[in-house]
Amino acid sequence: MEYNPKKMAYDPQRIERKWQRLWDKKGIFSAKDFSKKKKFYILDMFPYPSAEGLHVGHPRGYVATDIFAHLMRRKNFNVLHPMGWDAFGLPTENYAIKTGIHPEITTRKNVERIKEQLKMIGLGYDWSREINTTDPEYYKITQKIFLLLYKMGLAYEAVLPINFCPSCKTGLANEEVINGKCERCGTEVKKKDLRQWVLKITAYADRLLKDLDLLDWPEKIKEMQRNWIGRSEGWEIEFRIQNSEFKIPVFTTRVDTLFGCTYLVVAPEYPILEKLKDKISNFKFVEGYIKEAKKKLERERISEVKEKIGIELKGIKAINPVNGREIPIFVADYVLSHYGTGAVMAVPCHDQRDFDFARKYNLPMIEVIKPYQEKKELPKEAPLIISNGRYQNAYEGEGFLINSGRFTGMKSEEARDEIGKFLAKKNLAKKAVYFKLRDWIFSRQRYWGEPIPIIYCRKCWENSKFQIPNSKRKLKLNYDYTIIDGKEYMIVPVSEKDLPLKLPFVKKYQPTGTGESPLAAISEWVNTKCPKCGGPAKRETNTMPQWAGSCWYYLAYVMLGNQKSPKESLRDPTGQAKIKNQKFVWDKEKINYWLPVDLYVGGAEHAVLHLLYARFWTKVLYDAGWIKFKEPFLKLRNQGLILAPDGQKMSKSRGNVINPDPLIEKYGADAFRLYEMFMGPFSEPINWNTKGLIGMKRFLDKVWNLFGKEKSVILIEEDREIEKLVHKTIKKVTEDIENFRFNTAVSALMILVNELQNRNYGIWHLKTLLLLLAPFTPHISEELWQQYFVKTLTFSLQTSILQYPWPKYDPKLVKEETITLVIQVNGKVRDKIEVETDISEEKAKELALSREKIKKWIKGKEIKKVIFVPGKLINIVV
Ligand code: ANZ
Ligand code: ZN
Repeated sequence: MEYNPKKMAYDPQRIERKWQRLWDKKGIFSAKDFSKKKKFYILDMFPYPSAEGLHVGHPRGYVATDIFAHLMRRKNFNVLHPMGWDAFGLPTENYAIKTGIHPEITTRKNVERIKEQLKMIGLGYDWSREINTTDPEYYKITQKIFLLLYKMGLAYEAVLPINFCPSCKTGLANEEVINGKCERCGTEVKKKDLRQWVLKITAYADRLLKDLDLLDWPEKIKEMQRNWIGRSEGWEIEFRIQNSEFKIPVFTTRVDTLFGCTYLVVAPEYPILEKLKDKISNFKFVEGYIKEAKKKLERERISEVKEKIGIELKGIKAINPVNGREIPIFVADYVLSHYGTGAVMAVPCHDQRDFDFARKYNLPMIEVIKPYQEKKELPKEAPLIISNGRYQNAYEGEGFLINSGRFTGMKSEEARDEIGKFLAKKNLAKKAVYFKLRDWIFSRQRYWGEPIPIIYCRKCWENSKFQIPNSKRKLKLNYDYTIIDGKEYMIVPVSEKDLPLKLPFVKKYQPTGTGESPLAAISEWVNTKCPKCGGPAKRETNTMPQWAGSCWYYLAYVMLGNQKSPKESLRDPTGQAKIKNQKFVWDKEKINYWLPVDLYVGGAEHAVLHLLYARFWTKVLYDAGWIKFKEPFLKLRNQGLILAPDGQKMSKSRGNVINPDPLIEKYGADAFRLYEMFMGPFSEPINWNTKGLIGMKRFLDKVWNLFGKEKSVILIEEDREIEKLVHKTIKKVTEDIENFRFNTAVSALMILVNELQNRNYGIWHLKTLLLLLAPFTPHISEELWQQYFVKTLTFSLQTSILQYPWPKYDPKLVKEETITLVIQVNGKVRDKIEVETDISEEKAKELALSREKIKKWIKGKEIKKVIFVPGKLINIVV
């Protein structure tokens, strides 16, 4: 039976699946490679296929990009909007450990479930380009890029004290350690020495920083990346050690405080300590301290609250180069060995850490900076406050120099350069730049990741020119050879023709806990032939970190493109990708057509990790000539979290997760989509409230019923007001979608529907309403569209509303006729009135002066001046 809104109530269940299937069949969402239309590439951060499936928070970004994609398609762009699976990772592996079920099986199951959920929401993805990072054909390229990094000197081996999670039994990147705990499981992270693959992201620090300026990203995210990269400009100053040829260079951003430096501090790992041991009278004691300090985590070492403990190096002194004063040297763990020079000049009066330390050990303090504004108001950072004859804290701000010899009286900002240059002339200082960013530890001792395509060959080592005396066999930073169990091996990359290097099946997924991955136990896999000499060799058993696959995935969707592809036969005619057999061809033409990504949407939690790594790989691929662009994601927008109704983050352990499936069953995907957008500003966090969703269903009932009324089809008489409102709504909805103000776009549509209910309207008005609603609520819009505008009136029989051109507005009709004029007296807002848009100054003044509220303020006073800003305000100065 016909489903006729004139006779029946709105029932999303009866229409949603139907249209989803028809859209798929018509291929409405498939992107055309090399189309003449302008391209637009919209990308969602692809999900990890977790067993829990999606909760109502996940699709917030997907609904937004779907709406955006609909708008762009209907504005005649060739839109690419793909989806895939970031499927390597710990939860799947941990599940395998518990159940013995192979991660591949779990992944397949989870993917199916989540894909079904995404389809239920009516999201229009081009599923023919679906990717999965665990597909060997996919990770073949991930491995290829690893080999590229290796050949470019950007991947090396090192034995490093790494962050090690005792529970996950794997090494972690710095970025994966949150407040000293494992990002995944929350266990306290420990230090452990392990042989590691490391990527030289520091070589790109400057470019990663500079190119942020090219990007339309939220300022907050850019700032987080800037801080993470942490570029610091300053001076390196040389301190001589008394009666010794050794020198201690320090890195400082505040040379202006040099006269206030009363001691030096070096990190426990400082290399020359060993060499100075004959001169240091308490060296035994120092050694004990150093041992303890090295065990600590960085977080404990630099923690602000922690008491700063150190030991003086007795028997040696340093010379302050600016005034020749002898000062003591300490070793303390609040100085980090891998930042700057590993040594600092301590200025207790102007650096809080030094202050705390000096206080504890009773070291002299010399004040050298006086804040600019004294007396009147305290500067933001409190200056040194003296009580009971003692300083209470350090003053870290700017000011005039005091107690600084010939530099006294100078402004601190200027003194920085002057003192630096003064010392530079004597060869005691040079300008220096340091970065906080460190190289990326790229190996994990786990099973469910991309195997690192490297082979170790003993025979090649024996034939090599390397002859290293036993005493120096310490692996520091190396591209050529490695040391495993005390034996040297040459590093030999797997040949490209042997890629993908597939993950072998294993029976036990438990990590060994010795720092080796479960792969190490599969001797048939580990033992192999050297690609270079053919001799017996061993495979690397570490795998890549979870972030590897997402470093280049935005390119993978493009490679699966449908046009001109020689691999056409690999696709089945329904457009479903055969994931297992799909080949990724590095097709430069396709890459050049589609990239870079025009709009990227995802959670702000990826501010540094994924977004920094992907930018890094993109720059490497650019340098290698594989791609032509330097930045992958031109524009980025973050969605805010959807919290549980109790305001907490949704999580299985809290038991407050809201599953979208039953809600969609009951209220429909359209109401769900609408609520996700209407609930609040897109980038802000907000609590879920199912009542709001029910409200959206009621709104859609109203829309449905609007069409049920007979009068809707016949224009009774011109209603200029409604005509104008429709034009204004077109403008508002268009601009709001473009600017990610989805919530206000929805309210504009609600206002329009309310007005339509109460007035006489014509068919054009209803048609426009549907055209505007369609991106938000595609199913109901398509249903009504087909019923009213395709079948009955045969406008364009075959057309889906999702392909119908986006409506245009008449600029003349959207101009406001009245505005709110603000009335100020002496610059303070005192009143507001509704006036015609083009009111004259004369008239505005007359009106303003006649207002009771204004009379009160100007009574008995002389009007000195009137300032009039047309269309905005009038200010009366008395
Ligand atoms: C003297 C001084 C005086 C400093 C003063 C600050 C204020 P950013 O901006 O983070 O680069 N520093 C240098 N190397 C360090 C290390 N390895 N471990 C811990 N601290 C180190 O900070 C640079 C400042 O951090 C440097 O400037 C140095 O302290 C400290 F009133 O030098 B300053
Ligand atoms: Zn060999």
